Amino acid sequence: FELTFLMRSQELEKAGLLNKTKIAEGGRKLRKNWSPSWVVLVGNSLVFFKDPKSQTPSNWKPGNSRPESSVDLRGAQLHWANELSSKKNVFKLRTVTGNEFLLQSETDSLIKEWYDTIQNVIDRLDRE
Ligand code: I3S
Repeated sequence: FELTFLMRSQELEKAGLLNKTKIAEGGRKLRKNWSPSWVVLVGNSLVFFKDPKSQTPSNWKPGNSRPESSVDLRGAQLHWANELSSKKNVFKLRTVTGNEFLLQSETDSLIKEWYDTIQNVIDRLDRE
């Protein structure tokens, strides 16, 4: 996977720490389980890594660590979803395969940046 990841990775658009929970898998609802995740936007994918403590934006390299999971942004949908959580600054990402994730940050500006950046990638892929 790491080799594939390296070969496919075009440009690293964004990386940072967000709170994450998966709420659906293939359209089937899952129980929430929030945890901090190191999130990397690279090429057409959002990639999630565990162990965020060992990561910083300056030292992150694709080969350094094993991704926990990754999401293909082609055809994905993004919505603000504050009604789905008691936390503030929550958005929902839904993939074409029916996987749904909530992502959250306490920092307003940071979550707004993530939302806009992911939406830009989705829009770009929609135009292709
Ligand atoms: O939407 P919910 O079910 O109220 O989500 C909360 C629960 O998942 C809760 O866990 P358990 O009830 O399974 O122990 C989590 O601890 C909360 O964080 C979830 O709600 P928020 O509002 O934080 O998304």
